[in-house]
Amino acid sequence: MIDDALLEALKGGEWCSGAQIAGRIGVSRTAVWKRIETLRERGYSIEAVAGRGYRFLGGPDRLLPGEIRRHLTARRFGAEIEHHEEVDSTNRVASDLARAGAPEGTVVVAESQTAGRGRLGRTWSSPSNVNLYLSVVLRPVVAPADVTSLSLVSAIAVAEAILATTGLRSGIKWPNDVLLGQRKVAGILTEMDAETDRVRFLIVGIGVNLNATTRDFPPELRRKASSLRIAARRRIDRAVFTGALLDQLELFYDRFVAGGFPGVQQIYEGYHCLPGRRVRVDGGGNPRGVVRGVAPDGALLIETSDGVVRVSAGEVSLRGSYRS
Ligand code: BT5
Repeated sequence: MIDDALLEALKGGEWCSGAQIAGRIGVSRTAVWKRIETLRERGYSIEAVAGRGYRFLGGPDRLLPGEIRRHLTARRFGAEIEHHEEVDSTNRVASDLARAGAPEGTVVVAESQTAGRGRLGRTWSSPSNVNLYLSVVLRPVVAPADVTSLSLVSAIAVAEAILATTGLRSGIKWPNDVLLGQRKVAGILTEMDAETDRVRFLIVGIGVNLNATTRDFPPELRRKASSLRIAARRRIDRAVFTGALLDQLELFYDRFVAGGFPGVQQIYEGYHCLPGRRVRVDGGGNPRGVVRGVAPDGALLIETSDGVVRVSAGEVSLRGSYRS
Protein backbone atom coordinates (compact mmCIF):
# COMPACT_ATOMS: atom_id res chain seq x y z
CA MET A 1 0.00 0.00 0.00
CA ILE A 2 1.29 3.45 -0.86
CA ASP A 3 0.89 5.98 1.87
CA ASP A 4 -1.81 8.21 0.50
CA ALA A 5 -2.57 9.99 3.77
CA LEU A 6 1.06 10.96 4.21
CA LEU A 7 1.44 12.17 0.62
CA GLU A 8 -1.72 14.21 1.05
CA ALA A 9 -0.31 15.78 4.23
CA LEU A 10 2.85 16.80 2.38
CA LYS A 11 0.87 18.22 -0.52
CA GLY A 12 1.89 21.68 -1.59
CA GLY A 13 5.63 21.18 -1.26
CA GLU A 14 5.91 23.35 1.88
CA TRP A 15 8.00 22.40 4.89
CA CYS A 16 5.96 20.40 7.39
CA SER A 17 7.19 19.35 10.82
CA GLY A 18 6.98 15.73 11.91
CA ALA A 19 4.60 16.78 14.69
CA GLN A 20 2.28 18.58 12.24
CA ILE A 21 2.13 15.56 9.94
CA ALA A 22 1.65 13.22 12.89
CA GLY A 23 -1.27 15.37 14.09
CA ARG A 24 -2.85 15.51 10.65
CA ILE A 25 -2.81 11.81 9.96
CA GLY A 26 -3.19 10.63 13.54
CA VAL A 27 0.01 8.61 14.09
CA SER A 28 3.14 9.11 16.21
CA ARG A 29 6.16 11.10 15.00
CA THR A 30 8.18 7.89 14.90
CA ALA A 31 5.56 6.33 12.67
CA VAL A 32 5.75 9.38 10.37
CA TRP A 33 9.51 8.96 10.08
CA LYS A 34 9.17 5.24 9.29
CA ARG A 35 6.50 5.87 6.70
CA ILE A 36 8.61 8.55 5.04
CA GLU A 37 11.51 6.10 4.84
CA THR A 38 9.23 3.60 3.12
CA LEU A 39 8.13 6.21 0.59
CA ARG A 40 11.76 7.10 -0.10
CA GLU A 41 12.54 3.44 -0.74
CA ARG A 42 9.76 3.48 -3.34
CA GLY A 43 11.31 6.37 -5.22
CA TYR A 44 9.75 9.40 -3.55
CA SER A 45 12.07 12.30 -2.98
CA ILE A 46 11.36 13.82 0.43
CA GLU A 47 13.82 16.20 2.02
CA ALA A 48 14.30 16.08 5.81
CA VAL A 49 16.02 18.89 7.73
CA ALA A 50 16.32 19.02 11.52
CA GLY A 51 14.25 21.87 12.93
CA ARG A 52 12.22 22.34 9.72
CA GLY A 53 10.71 18.95 9.11
CA TYR A 54 9.93 17.37 5.78
CA ARG A 55 9.41 18.69 2.27
CA PHE A 56 8.04 16.82 -0.70
CA LEU A 57 10.22 17.22 -3.79
CA GLY A 58 8.81 14.73 -6.22
CA GLY A 59 7.55 11.23 -6.72
CA PRO A 60 7.88 8.39 -9.20
CA ASP A 61 5.59 8.45 -12.18
CA ARG A 62 2.61 6.59 -10.74
CA LEU A 63 -1.05 7.45 -10.91
CA LEU A 64 -1.65 7.23 -7.18
CA PRO A 65 -4.75 8.92 -5.81
CA GLY A 66 -2.67 11.42 -3.81
CA GLU A 67 -0.68 12.33 -6.94
CA ILE A 68 -3.82 12.90 -8.98
CA ARG A 69 -5.49 14.94 -6.23
CA ARG A 70 -2.60 17.39 -6.20
CA HIS A 71 -3.75 18.48 -9.65
CA LEU A 72 -7.48 18.19 -9.22
CA THR A 73 -9.94 20.98 -8.60
CA ALA A 74 -13.10 19.00 -9.44
CA ARG A 75 -15.15 18.32 -6.33
CA ARG A 76 -17.13 15.17 -7.10
CA PHE A 77 -15.10 13.51 -9.86
CA GLY A 78 -12.14 11.91 -8.18
CA ALA A 79 -13.44 12.37 -4.61
CA GLU A 80 -12.97 8.57 -4.50
CA ILE A 81 -10.09 7.15 -6.54
CA GLU A 82 -9.19 3.47 -6.61
CA HIS A 83 -5.74 2.72 -8.01
CA HIS A 84 -4.61 -0.68 -9.32
CA GLU A 85 -1.29 -1.86 -10.67
CA GLU A 86 -3.05 -4.25 -13.04
CA VAL A 87 -6.65 -5.12 -13.77
CA ASP A 88 -8.46 -6.86 -16.61
CA SER A 89 -10.46 -3.71 -17.38
CA THR A 90 -11.05 -0.57 -15.32
CA ASN A 91 -14.61 -0.54 -16.73
CA ARG A 92 -15.24 -3.96 -15.24
CA VAL A 93 -13.89 -2.86 -11.83
CA ALA A 94 -15.90 0.38 -11.91
CA SER A 95 -19.10 -1.53 -12.86
CA ASP A 96 -18.66 -3.77 -9.84
CA LEU A 97 -18.17 -0.73 -7.60
CA ALA A 98 -21.23 0.98 -9.09
CA ARG A 99 -23.34 -2.12 -8.57
CA ALA A 100 -22.21 -2.13 -4.93
CA GLY A 101 -23.41 1.49 -4.59
CA ALA A 102 -20.31 3.61 -5.34
CA PRO A 103 -21.27 7.29 -5.65
CA GLU A 104 -21.16 9.32 -8.85
CA GLY A 105 -17.65 10.50 -9.62
CA THR A 106 -15.90 7.39 -8.25
CA VAL A 107 -12.79 6.80 -10.35
CA VAL A 108 -10.81 3.64 -11.08
CA VAL A 109 -7.32 3.98 -12.57
CA ALA A 110 -4.84 1.26 -13.46
CA GLU A 111 -1.21 1.20 -14.53
CA SER A 112 -2.03 -1.57 -16.98
CA GLN A 113 -4.94 -3.66 -18.25
CA THR A 114 -4.77 -7.28 -19.30
CA ALA A 115 -8.09 -7.16 -21.18
CA GLY A 116 -8.69 -3.48 -21.97
CA ARG A 117 -11.96 -3.21 -23.84
CA GLY A 118 -12.81 -1.21 -26.93
CA ARG A 119 -16.27 -0.96 -28.45
CA LEU A 120 -18.03 -3.87 -30.19
CA GLY A 121 -15.82 -6.49 -28.56
CA ARG A 122 -12.56 -4.90 -29.73
CA THR A 123 -9.54 -4.61 -27.46
CA TRP A 124 -7.64 -1.61 -26.13
CA SER A 125 -3.88 -1.95 -26.05
CA SER A 126 -2.81 -1.08 -22.49
CA PRO A 127 0.97 -1.18 -21.92
CA SER A 128 2.14 -0.68 -18.30
CA ASN A 129 2.94 2.59 -16.55
CA VAL A 130 2.96 4.83 -19.60
CA ASN A 131 -0.65 5.72 -20.39
CA LEU A 132 -3.94 6.47 -18.71
CA TYR A 133 -6.66 3.86 -18.23
CA LEU A 134 -9.48 5.38 -16.24
CA SER A 135 -13.16 4.73 -15.60
CA VAL A 136 -15.70 6.98 -13.89
CA VAL A 137 -19.03 5.99 -12.34
CA LEU A 138 -21.87 8.28 -13.44
CA ARG A 139 -25.46 8.33 -12.27
CA PRO A 140 -27.17 10.83 -14.58
CA VAL A 141 -30.91 11.35 -14.41
CA VAL A 142 -31.37 10.99 -18.17
CA ALA A 143 -33.22 8.58 -20.44
CA PRO A 144 -31.15 5.71 -21.91
CA ALA A 145 -31.64 7.30 -25.34
CA ASP A 146 -29.60 10.35 -24.28
CA VAL A 147 -26.57 8.32 -23.33
CA THR A 148 -25.01 8.26 -26.81
CA SER A 149 -24.51 11.99 -26.75
CA LEU A 150 -22.99 11.75 -23.29
CA SER A 151 -20.09 9.83 -24.77
CA LEU A 152 -19.50 12.74 -27.16
CA VAL A 153 -19.22 14.95 -24.10
CA SER A 154 -16.39 12.79 -22.72
CA ALA A 155 -14.49 13.26 -25.99
CA ILE A 156 -14.72 17.05 -25.52
CA ALA A 157 -13.23 16.65 -22.03
CA VAL A 158 -10.31 14.64 -23.45
CA ALA A 159 -9.68 17.19 -26.20
CA GLU A 160 -9.80 20.07 -23.70
CA ALA A 161 -7.42 18.27 -21.31
CA ILE A 162 -4.98 17.68 -24.20
CA LEU A 163 -5.14 21.37 -25.10
CA ALA A 164 -4.68 22.48 -21.49
CA THR A 165 -1.69 20.23 -20.79
CA THR A 166 0.16 20.29 -24.13
CA GLY A 167 -1.23 23.19 -26.16
CA LEU A 168 -2.00 20.67 -28.93
CA ARG A 169 -5.31 20.85 -30.72
CA SER A 170 -6.68 17.36 -31.28
CA GLY A 171 -9.57 16.34 -33.50
CA ILE A 172 -12.61 14.30 -32.56
CA LYS A 173 -13.76 11.67 -35.04
CA TRP A 174 -17.44 11.00 -34.37
CA PRO A 175 -18.51 9.65 -32.02
CA ASN A 176 -15.56 9.77 -29.66
CA ASP A 177 -12.16 8.90 -31.07
CA VAL A 178 -9.59 11.56 -30.31
CA LEU A 179 -6.90 11.99 -32.96
CA LEU A 180 -3.68 13.93 -33.31
CA GLY A 181 -2.99 14.26 -37.00
CA GLN A 182 -4.55 11.12 -38.45
CA ARG A 183 -3.60 8.96 -35.46
CA LYS A 184 -5.73 7.88 -32.56
CA VAL A 185 -4.50 8.99 -29.13
CA ALA A 186 -7.60 8.28 -27.05
CA GLY A 187 -10.70 6.13 -27.08
CA ILE A 188 -13.82 6.13 -24.95
CA LEU A 189 -16.09 3.25 -24.04
CA THR A 190 -19.38 4.13 -22.35
CA GLU A 191 -21.23 1.21 -20.81
CA MET A 192 -24.69 1.46 -19.39
CA ASP A 193 -26.74 -0.40 -16.80
CA ALA A 194 -30.34 0.62 -17.40
CA GLU A 195 -34.00 -0.28 -17.20
CA THR A 196 -36.25 0.62 -20.15
CA ASP A 197 -36.67 4.25 -19.16
CA ARG A 198 -34.08 4.85 -16.47
CA VAL A 199 -30.29 4.74 -16.35
CA ARG A 200 -29.09 2.97 -13.21
CA PHE A 201 -25.49 3.91 -13.81
CA LEU A 202 -22.99 4.53 -16.57
CA ILE A 203 -19.35 3.74 -16.73
CA VAL A 204 -17.29 6.07 -18.88
CA GLY A 205 -13.98 4.38 -19.66
CA ILE A 206 -11.24 6.52 -21.14
CA GLY A 207 -7.91 5.36 -22.49
CA VAL A 208 -5.38 8.05 -23.40
CA ASN A 209 -1.94 7.31 -24.83
CA LEU A 210 0.25 9.65 -22.81
CA ASN A 211 3.88 8.52 -22.77
CA ALA A 212 3.74 5.43 -24.99
CA THR A 213 6.43 5.36 -27.65
CA THR A 214 5.87 3.65 -30.98
CA ARG A 215 7.55 0.52 -29.63
CA ASP A 216 4.95 0.25 -26.83
CA PHE A 217 2.19 -0.35 -29.40
CA PRO A 218 1.65 -3.73 -31.05
CA PRO A 219 2.87 -3.71 -34.69
CA GLU A 220 -0.64 -3.45 -36.17
CA LEU A 221 -1.25 -0.17 -34.31
CA ARG A 222 2.07 1.54 -34.99
CA ARG A 223 0.82 3.37 -38.06
CA LYS A 224 -2.54 4.38 -36.66
CA ALA A 225 -1.90 5.18 -32.98
CA SER A 226 0.06 7.99 -31.41
CA SER A 227 0.60 9.44 -27.95
CA LEU A 228 0.80 12.90 -26.47
CA ARG A 229 4.49 12.32 -25.90
CA ILE A 230 5.12 11.48 -29.54
CA ALA A 231 3.12 14.50 -30.72
CA ALA A 232 4.37 17.01 -28.14
CA ARG A 233 7.96 15.68 -28.16
CA ARG A 234 8.16 15.71 -24.39
CA ARG A 235 7.18 13.52 -21.46
CA ILE A 236 3.72 14.10 -20.09
CA ASP A 237 3.14 14.23 -16.35
CA ARG A 238 0.41 11.63 -16.11
CA ALA A 239 -1.00 12.91 -12.82
CA VAL A 240 -1.26 16.46 -14.18
CA PHE A 241 -3.09 15.14 -17.25
CA THR A 242 -5.44 12.99 -15.17
CA GLY A 243 -6.31 15.92 -12.89
CA ALA A 244 -7.03 18.11 -15.93
CA LEU A 245 -9.16 15.39 -17.50
CA LEU A 246 -11.30 14.87 -14.40
CA ASP A 247 -11.76 18.65 -14.07
CA GLN A 248 -12.93 18.90 -17.68
CA LEU A 249 -15.14 15.85 -17.39
CA GLU A 250 -16.95 17.22 -14.36
CA LEU A 251 -17.37 20.61 -16.05
CA PHE A 252 -18.79 19.27 -19.33
CA TYR A 253 -20.84 16.54 -17.67
CA ASP A 254 -22.55 19.11 -15.46
CA ARG A 255 -23.26 21.27 -18.51
CA PHE A 256 -24.69 18.25 -20.31
CA VAL A 257 -26.91 17.28 -17.38
CA ALA A 258 -28.18 20.88 -17.15
CA GLY A 259 -28.71 21.61 -20.86
CA GLY A 260 -28.34 18.37 -22.81
CA PHE A 261 -26.04 18.02 -25.82
CA PRO A 262 -27.07 21.42 -27.30
CA GLY A 263 -25.27 23.05 -24.34
CA VAL A 264 -21.91 21.67 -25.52
CA GLN A 265 -22.57 21.11 -29.22
CA GLN A 266 -20.65 24.17 -30.39
CA ILE A 267 -17.53 23.08 -28.53
CA TYR A 268 -17.85 19.56 -29.95
CA GLU A 269 -18.14 20.99 -33.45
CA GLY A 270 -14.99 23.03 -32.88
CA TYR A 271 -13.06 19.77 -32.51
CA HIS A 272 -15.03 17.60 -34.95
CA CYS A 273 -12.82 16.63 -37.88
CA LEU A 274 -15.37 14.88 -40.12
CA PRO A 275 -17.50 17.73 -41.55
CA GLY A 276 -16.90 18.06 -45.28
CA ARG A 277 -15.26 14.62 -45.47
CA ARG A 278 -16.56 11.72 -47.55
CA VAL A 279 -17.33 8.76 -45.31
CA ARG A 280 -18.97 5.41 -45.28
CA VAL A 281 -20.71 3.93 -42.27
CA ASP A 282 -20.83 0.28 -41.33
CA GLY A 283 -24.22 -0.15 -39.72
CA GLY A 284 -27.65 1.49 -40.02
CA GLY A 285 -28.13 0.91 -43.77
CA ASN A 286 -24.46 1.59 -44.55
CA PRO A 287 -24.89 5.16 -45.79
CA ARG A 288 -22.18 6.84 -47.83
CA GLY A 289 -21.81 10.53 -48.35
CA VAL A 290 -20.38 13.78 -47.06
CA VAL A 291 -20.55 14.63 -43.35
CA ARG A 292 -22.55 17.78 -42.69
CA GLY A 293 -22.11 17.87 -38.89
CA VAL A 294 -23.92 16.64 -35.82
CA ALA A 295 -27.57 17.08 -34.81
CA PRO A 296 -28.64 18.58 -31.46
CA ASP A 297 -29.03 15.03 -30.10
CA GLY A 298 -25.48 14.07 -31.13
CA ALA A 299 -26.37 12.01 -34.22
CA LEU A 300 -24.02 12.30 -37.21
CA LEU A 301 -25.55 13.97 -40.27
CA ILE A 302 -24.48 12.62 -43.65
CA GLU A 303 -25.57 14.00 -46.99
CA THR A 304 -26.15 11.05 -49.28
CA SER A 305 -27.53 10.84 -52.80
CA ASP A 306 -30.95 10.28 -51.15
CA GLY A 307 -30.74 13.33 -48.90
CA VAL A 308 -29.42 13.90 -45.39
CA VAL A 309 -29.47 10.83 -43.14
CA ARG A 310 -28.91 10.61 -39.39
CA VAL A 311 -26.54 8.05 -37.93
CA SER A 312 -26.84 7.32 -34.21
CA ALA A 313 -24.54 4.31 -34.03
CA GLY A 314 -22.08 2.64 -36.34
CA GLU A 315 -18.52 2.71 -37.45
CA VAL A 316 -17.47 5.62 -39.63
CA SER A 317 -14.61 5.25 -42.09
CA LEU A 318 -13.15 7.99 -44.19
CA ARG A 319 -13.36 7.02 -47.84
CA GLY A 320 -9.97 6.71 -49.41
CA SER A 321 -6.83 5.83 -47.53
CA TYR A 322 -7.83 6.02 -43.86
CA ARG A 323 -9.34 2.99 -42.14
CA SER A 324 -10.47 3.20 -38.52
C1 BT5 B 1 -12.36 2.62 -28.15
O1 BT5 B 1 -12.86 1.52 -28.79
O2 BT5 B 1 -11.72 3.49 -28.68
C2 BT5 B 1 -12.63 2.62 -26.66
C3 BT5 B 1 -11.39 2.39 -25.85
C4 BT5 B 1 -11.64 2.56 -24.38
C5 BT5 B 1 -10.47 2.16 -23.57
C6 BT5 B 1 -10.65 2.48 -22.10
S1 BT5 B 1 -9.19 2.22 -21.19
C7 BT5 B 1 -10.04 2.43 -19.71
C8 BT5 B 1 -11.38 1.73 -19.88
N1 BT5 B 1 -11.29 0.33 -19.54
C9 BT5 B 1 -11.50 -0.45 -20.60
O3 BT5 B 1 -11.47 -1.70 -20.58
N2 BT5 B 1 -11.73 0.29 -21.71
C10 BT5 B 1 -11.73 1.71 -21.37
P1 BT5 B 1 -12.93 1.34 -30.38
O4 BT5 B 1 -13.51 2.57 -30.98
O5 BT5 B 1 -13.60 0.05 -30.56
O6 BT5 B 1 -11.43 1.28 -30.81
C11 BT5 B 1 -10.68 0.10 -30.64
C12 BT5 B 1 -9.67 0.08 -31.76
O7 BT5 B 1 -8.68 1.10 -31.56
C13 BT5 B 1 -8.89 -1.23 -31.80
O8 BT5 B 1 -9.53 -2.19 -32.60
C14 BT5 B 1 -7.55 -0.77 -32.41
O9 BT5 B 1 -7.65 -0.66 -33.83
C15 BT5 B 1 -7.39 0.62 -31.87
N3 BT5 B 1 -6.60 0.65 -30.63
C16 BT5 B 1 -6.48 -0.29 -29.66
N4 BT5 B 1 -5.69 0.12 -28.67
C17 BT5 B 1 -5.28 1.37 -29.01
C18 BT5 B 1 -4.46 2.33 -28.39
N5 BT5 B 1 -3.89 2.13 -27.19
N6 BT5 B 1 -4.27 3.51 -29.04
C19 BT5 B 1 -4.84 3.76 -30.24
N7 BT5 B 1 -5.62 2.89 -30.86
C20 BT5 B 1 -5.86 1.71 -30.26
